[in-house]
Amino acid sequence: MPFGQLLIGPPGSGKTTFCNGVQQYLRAARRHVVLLNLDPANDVLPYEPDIDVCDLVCLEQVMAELGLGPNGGLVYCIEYLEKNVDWLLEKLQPYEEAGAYIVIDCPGQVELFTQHGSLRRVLDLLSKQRGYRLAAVHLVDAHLCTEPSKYIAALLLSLSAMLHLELPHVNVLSKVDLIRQYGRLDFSLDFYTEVQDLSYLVRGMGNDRFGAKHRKLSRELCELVQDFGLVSFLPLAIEV
Ligand SMILES: Nc1nc2c(ncn2[C@@H]2O[C@H](COP(=O)(O)OP(=O)(O)O)[C@@H](O)[C@H]2O)c(=O)[nH]1
Ligand SMILES: [Mg+2]
Repeated sequence: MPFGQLLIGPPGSGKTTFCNGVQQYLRAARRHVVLLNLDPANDVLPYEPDIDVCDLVCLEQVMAELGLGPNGGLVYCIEYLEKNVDWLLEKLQPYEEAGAYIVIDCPGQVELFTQHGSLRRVLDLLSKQRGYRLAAVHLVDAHLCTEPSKYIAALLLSLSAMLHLELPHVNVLSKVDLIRQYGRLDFSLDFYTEVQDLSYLVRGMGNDRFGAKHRKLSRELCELVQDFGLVSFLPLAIEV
């Protein structure tokens, strides 16, 4: 039964860097690891992928031939992967037989892991047909903690991904080593990682125009996140 993890999160949150780190860690631990790049926009990679979606479909070519922008192009690429999932299954087979742990680097376009069905169906197929046991690791950049409205957006994004993918799920605040650069946070880091009482966050809003105008909406959204009681974060600084 193959085990592995799926790296999701917005562009620039650190997914590819994380995959590189996990690959090095697992190799040092003498664990056989297979790195699958599912992001057709990943043109410069710090690691050598064992399986690369770019060998199946090329984002630049898709954009040029179909007249699509980067977002539409990425959606097309993932739909193309779903239609040609046998390509992926065939590539994975030798690694499965060798008992490799799989690390999957995903595109950063958030609708692909919060709304769109293709990626989810590919993952379902891996688990139902091949018995994969995958966990999602969702990275959001810790700088989003510096503004309440951005932090609320990160909470909603994390919750949406959990509900959409229905996988065992770990939310991570990435790049915490950089957080000091953005000035003092309104609360301690624990407040942002534990997601315990968001009413403090809403009470602190209102000093800027956005906060004053959207205080009621923000309160309702925070209550929604808390009612689910699913979201919390682990802090991570992969590069230190
Ligand atoms: N300081 C710092 N930079 C990081 C960390 N993780 C990633 N980065 C940087 O963030 C940028 C985007 O990372 P990348 O892995 O390409 O993000 P992706 O788009 O989610 O795959 C790169 O310049 C990385 O070097 C971290 O923990 N700390
Ligand atoms: Mg990447």
